[in-house]
Amino acid sequence: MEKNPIFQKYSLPHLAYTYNALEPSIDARTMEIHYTKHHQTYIDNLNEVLSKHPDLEEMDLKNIMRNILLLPIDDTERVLLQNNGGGHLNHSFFWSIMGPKKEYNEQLIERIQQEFGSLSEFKELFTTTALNCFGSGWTWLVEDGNHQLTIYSTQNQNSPYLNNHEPLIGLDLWEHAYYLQYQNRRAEYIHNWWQVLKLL
Ligand code: MN3
Repeated sequence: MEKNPIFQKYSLPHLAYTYNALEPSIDARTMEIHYTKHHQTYIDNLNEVLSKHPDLEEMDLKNIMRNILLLPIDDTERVLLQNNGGGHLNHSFFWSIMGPKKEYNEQLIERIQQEFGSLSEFKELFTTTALNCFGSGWTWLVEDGNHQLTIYSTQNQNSPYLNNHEPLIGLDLWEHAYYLQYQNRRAEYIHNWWQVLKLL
């Protein structure tokens, strides 16, 4: 039987560094599995839902998240879209803000200093929020609807775009992001991650 070629809307984004480039903060094996397996699975599931809704395929994924409650789909598909669309957006963003070399975002640093007093005060607050995230989720620095900077965690793969917020920094706190190297030592992973966040 001939297989129908399914149009694949989304695919893995280009990774601007090698799997071992973030060592010793993040080991090569974790990077490889995280990118080629975990992220790919979100993409595959996202493409599968979208293949049933050509109208949604046309829509920007961030707008899909912003309007998720209004979409004319059943609730099972809505959850699939929220989890896997969020998974794709979150991971694409996560890869892009990390790197082996610092590429300081001076504008962001200035805004953080204005809103949180200093970089170290911001890092302390962000770290505490990450440590307090129970279970699988993400910690974010976002710009909210009033252009204020806010720190919070989201559960599962919930994207800040669900709140119509723009992510500025995001940290993956799922065990798959650190377990091979750190096992249960999430605090150590969070602490070392600042080294590979290239923006600050
Ligand atoms: Mn992940």
